Amino acid sequence: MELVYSGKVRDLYADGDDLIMVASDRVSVYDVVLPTPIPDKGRVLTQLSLWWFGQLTDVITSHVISATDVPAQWAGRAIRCRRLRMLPVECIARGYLAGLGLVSYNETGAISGVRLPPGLGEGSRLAEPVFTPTTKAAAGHDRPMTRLEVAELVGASVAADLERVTLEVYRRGAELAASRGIVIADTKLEFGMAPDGRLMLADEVLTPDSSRFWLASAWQPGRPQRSLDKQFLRDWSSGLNWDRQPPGPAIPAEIVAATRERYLELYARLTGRELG
Ligand code: Q0Z
Repeated sequence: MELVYSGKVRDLYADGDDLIMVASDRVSVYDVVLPTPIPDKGRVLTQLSLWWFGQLTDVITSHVISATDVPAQWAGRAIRCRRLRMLPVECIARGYLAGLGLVSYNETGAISGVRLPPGLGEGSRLAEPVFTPTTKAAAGHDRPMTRLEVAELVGASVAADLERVTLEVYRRGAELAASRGIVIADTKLEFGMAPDGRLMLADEVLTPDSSRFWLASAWQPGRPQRSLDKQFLRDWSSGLNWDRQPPGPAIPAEIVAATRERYLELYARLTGRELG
């Protein structure tokens, strides 16, 4: 199969008219991919995404064609999907303040043109989730976009659909996760257009690689939150003499094992299923 695109932790292949999206066991910390894989991470993220796509069918059609009709070597961590015309917008919904949203708020009091009340800080919960789209930069830094800029890129009608669907996916995901003790602070979605003009949810959805997952019982605004999936990696790597530039350090076996357990627990907790 022809490799179309290789991301930090996933690869995309073409198979006839379809795409095969393959999640690897690679993991990144501080945006650097580490040389040691986390066994089962690719399967967890793929199965979690598939589960969410299924939970969301009444909100939006997804690009999924099949989770099983994929080459045997990638079984469990690949999805056959429709090739869509991708929209050049990263659709982000935020229910809590962190990351680039926090940076933007601290600089301007607003994110993507949405003014927020004063006095918020790291990890604060927002009264209502906000749509904070960014540009999809091929390389380098994504930049916040206003609603007007989104509308200029994709048209007013599609722009309105993107905002409505993004907020609905976030609300549904955050509500379900909350009932299972997990905070989804924010999430990044990607959409595409089918040849018949239907808007579809593409890529991955509500995974820890596309969203911030926090343990609800440990949430404490005013300081950086502990990551549900990557905290062991962060704690271990911050004790090293590593400048956070590539190449990243090899991960010790006990940190690999603890991180793998975190991914498996996260999957079981959210879906009520065990990964086979
Ligand atoms: C997704 C990406 C990945 C690297 C393009 N259904 C689709 N139709 C057209 N294009 C895409 C999709 Cl999902 C598409 N990406 C992001 C995914 C590895 C980059 F698995 N790029």
